[in-house]
Amino acid sequence: MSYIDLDQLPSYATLKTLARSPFDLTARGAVAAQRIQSCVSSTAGFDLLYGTQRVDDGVLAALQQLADEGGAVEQFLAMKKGAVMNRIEGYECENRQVLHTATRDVFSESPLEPASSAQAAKELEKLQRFLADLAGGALVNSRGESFTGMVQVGIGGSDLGPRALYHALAAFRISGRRVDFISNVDPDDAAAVLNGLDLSRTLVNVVSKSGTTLETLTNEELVRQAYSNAGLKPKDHFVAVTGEGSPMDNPERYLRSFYMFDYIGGRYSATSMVGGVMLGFALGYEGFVEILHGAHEVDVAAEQRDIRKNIPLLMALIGIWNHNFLNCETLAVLPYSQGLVRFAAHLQQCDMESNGKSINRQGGKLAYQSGPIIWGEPGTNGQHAFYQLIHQGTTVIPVEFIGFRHSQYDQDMLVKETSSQEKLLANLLAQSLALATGQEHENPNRRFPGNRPNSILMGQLLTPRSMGALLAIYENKIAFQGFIWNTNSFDQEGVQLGKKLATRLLGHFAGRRRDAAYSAAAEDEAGWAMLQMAGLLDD
Ligand code: G6Q
Repeated sequence: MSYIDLDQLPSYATLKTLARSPFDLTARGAVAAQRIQSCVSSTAGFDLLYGTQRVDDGVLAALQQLADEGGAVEQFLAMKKGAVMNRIEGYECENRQVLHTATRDVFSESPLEPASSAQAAKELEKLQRFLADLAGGALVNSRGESFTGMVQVGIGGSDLGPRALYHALAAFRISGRRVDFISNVDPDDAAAVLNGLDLSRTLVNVVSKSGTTLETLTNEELVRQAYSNAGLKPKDHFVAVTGEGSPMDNPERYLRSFYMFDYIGGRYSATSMVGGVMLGFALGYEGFVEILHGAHEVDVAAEQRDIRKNIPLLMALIGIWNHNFLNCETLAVLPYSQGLVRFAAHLQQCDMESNGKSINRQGGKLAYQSGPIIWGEPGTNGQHAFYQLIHQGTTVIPVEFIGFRHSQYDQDMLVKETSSQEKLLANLLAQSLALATGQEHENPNRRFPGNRPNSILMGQLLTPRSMGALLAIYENKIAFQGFIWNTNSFDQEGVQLGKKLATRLLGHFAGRRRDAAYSAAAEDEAGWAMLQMAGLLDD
């Protein structure tokens, strides 16, 4: 497959022309009922309402052409079938397959990439046995009591996605079970979590694909120490999820060990054992399997070539329209669902680590923008905080709203004739319309410019299944955008330099600890001076 830069595709010029006069959402009657009703796409239980985006039939036709010319669906299929997508031609790179979709293709009669789905199925069986042992009393603490808590120790991809899913699905937890997370190497993170726990009834799930991550290995030692101090044997409580053959692949040290594989990127690993062990503990095996089913349904639907029938692809293309053609630099993801409190944080990683690149897959410099800055917080809280800038600021920020028709706990009541859920959703819809249509006013302070593009992703209820679908909608959206931008969305070289320098600075701490007269070598003058000026070398 030959990969072509976005600006070399014929549809690029068409879209550039169309972008000179995008659909005016503020024109009288522009956002009419008929437009709202016709600009809807449905996939896997979600409806995408995009009548409040600055698109019309001409733009959508050009975006369809862009998807076709850029081979978006072909590349997606190649990825799912095991092509080596994680590479930059002619340069040293990770050079890997990208097969997170295989973790949810396990229940198909003929998985697209049978070998990796078989590996995923094997891990699922191990998980099922582990969870049955916990539920059935075969795995208990030294006093014969069941485990009620789990602490997941991991960072980045081994934390954000799983944590976002746990919060999203807390309403579906097995009664009496809870999960906490330690990720930051800031010792206060571990201390704050450990101080409130009954360690004797808590499992620790150490998650690191590489088995070499500084933060995770350090936190593992802190937590092991806390267990030893409490007179408990870490081996009876600690579980590992790691890559086969990694330094953490040492079943002797753990109660159980699970694998993830090098063809699953960290930020795409929530549906592997990286999320599976913790989510299985919290929700039960069936709960985790439901997540996989929801994600798989979207993975299949995302093969659809018609962009109006393929939510991840349509979101990807509208995102490109807003970013590359309407020149909007950031994207706010605003869920009107408290459960999704950590979802934007997960998307920040998944999107920005994937598409925050400035070279193409041939190593050449991109002549156009790649990934936008992603940020967000749940509504309605955000309305009382940063929405001012979204409505009236000098920068135009496209918004992806997410909402559900029903609340998770169904504990609601009428206050002044409306339920809280109705208040939540009325606010969501009102924000969408207000941003799109704006408001004329003779007082400039009360004027809303409008034409602030946004869409609403609407589901029925946030359940394990719909959460799996939502996760895959975004994962696939991000992959589609990377394919069209011709970037490698699956590596993360940009995190390496800081890691290298931190290791060097740590060497100075250790050097000083060994020898009070130690000072840095000449080439590290700036680093040494920073340590001094930050007051970190004072005795
Ligand atoms: C994700 C990145 C990164 C990674 C963490 C943790 O795609 O690769 O965020 O997940 O650095 O890595 P380990 O799982 O190897 O500890």
